[in-house]
Amino acid sequence: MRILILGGDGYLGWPTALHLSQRGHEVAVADNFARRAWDHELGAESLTPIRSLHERVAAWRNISGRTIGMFVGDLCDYAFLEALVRDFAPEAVVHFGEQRSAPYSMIDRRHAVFTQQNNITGTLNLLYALAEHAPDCHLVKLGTMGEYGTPNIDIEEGYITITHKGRTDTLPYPKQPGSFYHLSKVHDSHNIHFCCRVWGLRATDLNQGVVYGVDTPEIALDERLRTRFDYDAVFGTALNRFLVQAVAGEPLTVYGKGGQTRGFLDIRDTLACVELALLHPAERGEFRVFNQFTEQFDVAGLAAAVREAAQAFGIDAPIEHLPNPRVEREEHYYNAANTRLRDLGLQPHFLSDTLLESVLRVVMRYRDRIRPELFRPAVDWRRTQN
Ligand code: NAD
Ligand code: USQ
Repeated sequence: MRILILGGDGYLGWPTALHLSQRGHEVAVADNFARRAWDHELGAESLTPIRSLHERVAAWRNISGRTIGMFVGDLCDYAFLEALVRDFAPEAVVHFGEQRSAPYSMIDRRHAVFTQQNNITGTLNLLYALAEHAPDCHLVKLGTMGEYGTPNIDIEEGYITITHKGRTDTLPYPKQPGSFYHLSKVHDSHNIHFCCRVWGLRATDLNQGVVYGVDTPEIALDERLRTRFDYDAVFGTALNRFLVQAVAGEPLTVYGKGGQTRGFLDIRDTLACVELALLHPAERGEFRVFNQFTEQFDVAGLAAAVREAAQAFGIDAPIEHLPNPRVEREEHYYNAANTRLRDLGLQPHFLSDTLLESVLRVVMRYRDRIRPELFRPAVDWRRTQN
């Protein structure tokens, strides 16, 4: 299959490109390196040293004999994206290329506006380019479980059947996202759904949970193929941060009571889920939603699991409950469906002591690069001044 990966320089986009290339697909990646610039803006850095995209693509060619095509440009630049879709003529597009941090989107008005412009415009441009030049192409879009928020009823996969005043319909599941970033994903979902209805495009929205992990089988082949691993308070996500905090001998930063429950998955399962969606495409005109996570955890439970795993290495990692910088429920009902990817054959890698230990081992290898000043959260959801 000819597959275009947008955001192919990122944490998930790069390993997905390697995985699909290894499987024999014709793969090209596109990125504008905005993520590397946001690191400079924040004074942060990936724990793992990452090579330039050019070097990684060259290393992969050496190692595997396979070529990953590379395009550098901004998805908000329609001339760039249109030419890319027209000339590469993808059979499928996997779209990872957005600003994906909730805290980054909540820094101030400018970052909120930027996040929504970048994400919504990029996706809308893509929808136009597909409609014009590749209407049969399958769009696999990375969404987020955070689109749903934490309702007091079970979360379904994209749609819910409602009976209201004697009439019944199946409608998009209500959305109550928790940041301007998560809201951008809701807006994307609406735009994609509309284009499937009106233009007959085909799309799968992967409402993904929080990803953890650092290695995939292809990355394990060579250090030059490493993907980024964020642990700072803006781009680092819960479990990955806790693992780095433990190795640094710093307290694990649980926000508030820690009863916040989310869906989580291993990075290897991200690759598997994307591949399953690609191999079983949506129909023309169909807007499909899969909830892409394998297990639910609350953050206090995750911190306790990391604490225990770290003890095996002689590390005593204290847990600290910080005042919550976010506005979110800290104790709530959470039960989300996730059967559609399992039905397609997903064999999950569940969180285990072995996985925690293997990530801790990688983190220890790079412990000299840890900068503890990046652990403390500084973005306050309640702040409204510019
Ligand atoms: P990332 O920041 O590491 O990668 C995103 C990539 O997209 C970056 O390389 C960035 O430079 C590129 N990009 C952003 N805007 C662009 C633009 N306008 N033009 C071209 N390239 C652009 O993020 P990630 O962790 O790999 O996440 C990938 C996707 O998966 C995101 O859409 C994110 O919302 C979603 N997701 C991630 C997680 C997670 O835990 N990491 C969980 C759920 C969903
Ligand atoms: N949290 C802590 N301590 C920390 C970091 C986070 O308690 O040090 C808590 C947060 O308050 C939140 C939960 O952990 O309740 C998850 O936060 P996170 O930073 O791990 O993840 P989130 O902001 O939701 O965003 C990440 C990705 C985003 C993706 C989302 C999936 O950055 O791209 O969309 O996970 S989901 O959470 O399902 O929406």
